[in-house]
Amino acid sequence: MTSLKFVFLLFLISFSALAQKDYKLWLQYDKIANDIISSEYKNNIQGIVSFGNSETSKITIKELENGIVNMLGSKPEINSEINGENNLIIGSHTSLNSELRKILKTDFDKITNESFIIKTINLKNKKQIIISGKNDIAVLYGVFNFLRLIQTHKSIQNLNIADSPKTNIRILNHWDNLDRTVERGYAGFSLWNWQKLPDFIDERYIDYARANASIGINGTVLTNVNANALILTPQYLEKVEALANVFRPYGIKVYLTARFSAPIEIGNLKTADPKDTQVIKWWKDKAAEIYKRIPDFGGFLVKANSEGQPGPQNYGRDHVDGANMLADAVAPFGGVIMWRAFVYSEHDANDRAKQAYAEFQPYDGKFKDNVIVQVKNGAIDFQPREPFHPLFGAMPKTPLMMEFQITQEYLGFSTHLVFLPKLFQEVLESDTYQKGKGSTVAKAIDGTLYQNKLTGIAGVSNIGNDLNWTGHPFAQANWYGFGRLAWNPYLDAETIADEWLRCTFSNNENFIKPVKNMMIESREAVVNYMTPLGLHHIMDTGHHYGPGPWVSDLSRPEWNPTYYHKADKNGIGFDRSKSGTNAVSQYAPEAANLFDNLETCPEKDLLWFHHVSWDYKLKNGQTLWNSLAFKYQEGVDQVAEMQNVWNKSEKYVDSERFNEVKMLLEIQQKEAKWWRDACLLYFQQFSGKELPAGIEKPTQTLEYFKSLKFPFAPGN
Ligand code: GCW
Repeated sequence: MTSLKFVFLLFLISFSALAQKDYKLWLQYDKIANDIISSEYKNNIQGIVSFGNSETSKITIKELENGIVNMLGSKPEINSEINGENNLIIGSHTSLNSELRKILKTDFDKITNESFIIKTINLKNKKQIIISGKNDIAVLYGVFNFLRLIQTHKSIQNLNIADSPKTNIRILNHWDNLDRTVERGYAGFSLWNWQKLPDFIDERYIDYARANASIGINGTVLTNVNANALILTPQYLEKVEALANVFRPYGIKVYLTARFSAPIEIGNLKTADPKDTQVIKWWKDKAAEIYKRIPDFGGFLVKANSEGQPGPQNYGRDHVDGANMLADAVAPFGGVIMWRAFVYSEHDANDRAKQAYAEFQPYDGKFKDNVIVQVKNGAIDFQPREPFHPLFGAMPKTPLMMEFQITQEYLGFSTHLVFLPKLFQEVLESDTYQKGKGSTVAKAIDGTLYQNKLTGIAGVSNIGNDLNWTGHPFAQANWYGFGRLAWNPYLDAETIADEWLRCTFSNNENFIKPVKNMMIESREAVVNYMTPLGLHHIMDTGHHYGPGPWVSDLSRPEWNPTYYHKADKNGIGFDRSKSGTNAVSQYAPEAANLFDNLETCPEKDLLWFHHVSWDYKLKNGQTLWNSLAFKYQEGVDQVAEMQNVWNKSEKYVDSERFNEVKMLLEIQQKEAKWWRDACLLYFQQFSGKELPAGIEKPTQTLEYFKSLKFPFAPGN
């Protein structure tokens, strides 16, 4: 071989090895370099004893073996009987032998169906570790959690872990279209290759299921809420069935979006009126047809009478009529209907932030038992920061599920590094005061506030067919973090960042400490350079990328940024106090009073609830104008600091991911300045004030920023 060829070959080999790192997500299973740590694990894992032989059990053992071989560098023996000590015993309640069942009896008595147990036990005077649960999927969860202990270098000497998910439906919402474009998707095209399904099963489907199972996600809505009825035709259901078959052994149920007008579009009916007997029958038959193919089909997610989607109101009916009709169709098979509360109307002159509550709250107690209402985290639309949605805690007789957006529609797409668990945690921890102090959003959605049986958390997926799944290497952390919070909405964002970094990059403390801090800060950074102090919805039109506070000419008033910031000579902000639109009254009195009063309203939400004069003094003693300018500058400085931190981490990270993040941070830095300059120049026209000292001079004119157009921005 010529030397040139050899160099090229070497390049190819190392390229593919590195490329795989990006693909492997948080399941890197890197070899543990430290011999002391490694030998402790080896001593405790001398063999694997596997009970059970379902498809899931086989996947579980393969995962365990693969993880151990890679991390410890040696292959444990796999047996079907327990010999000697220090075995890892794997099996569900039904597959374990009676002796082991007896040892774990009290543990089993305490846990739910999806919980897992990881426990050091003494069996005939010999130490063993057992990983179990009531069924095979729970055991799979246990194994992933056990592997995570090793990935994060935790001790496995004396284990006694029992962990249960706090919500039932832990689900990704894919806004994926049948032509493989992804609405608000910034990581390539849809994973689902409808053209080649059902016969061609892409390896990615399996890897997708595996990654989700590793964090406890148990459902996926395959299609966009802006739905296409074709997915419900036999031609497509056959494809859906193939995906469901792949996902099943990983404990992942498939759901679809139901286009409300489907009976007309694919059923040849004249109407989709939910009270029409033919329509009712059509949906019943459709459900039966789906369940025949997919017996564990999860159910439907529905966006109705929102942003032009058809719904019951087209026939003079309401959301309850629509949801309950579909609920009856899937009920015989154990299906659920996730009915979205994301509604606002161009014919309603009311503050858009009030409309979903106004429409849905009066329906409390009227939905069938298998309906769960899916509510976005805030009342407008996935902004960098929104106060919690007033519906949480306000419908005691109706299960509500959370809808978070993992894809960064309003947070810099997959170009900006923003660690979303910090945002999710802020919402989950918010106190609704609906049943007195401590009635947090987390309690409203995990069912503990009102003892709801049906509970759930949905995340609008950020996954596409990019090599690294999510566009930005750090956006993988948002998928991971979503899953962890869906399992346990009380987890701390810092814990999640710590776990993710160790599993994805390195356990070196010199890397972990600063990079974790960077992740935690990143959420506040994006708020600062985009929408500080409660500003919202001031992005550019359509694609939603970059600043557009000047936009005021769109056909629907509530689509215009000027509708939201209301900047004028006197000040800036949307007055939702009692003297304004009185949106505050939709909250429980304690929260309402807090937000209503200019003095007690948290400054981070100030301009969400109040129109404030430019000279108003904030807690820092500075005027609102100066504070706004300082916040924008702070955001830019924070990104510069993120770059600093990352540049110092080069020696801990493979060169491919290091460079990707480095380049992306450079774009983020440029765009943070773009946001700062465009917004400050625009708002300055109203404040009429100079920029305070310490704020960098704008790099361009306002006219320049206004002239920027992005006709081919992705995801639109
Ligand atoms: O935020 C808006 C998005 C739409 C989306 C809609 C929704 C799927 O811009 O793209 O449509 O929310 O959540 O239904």
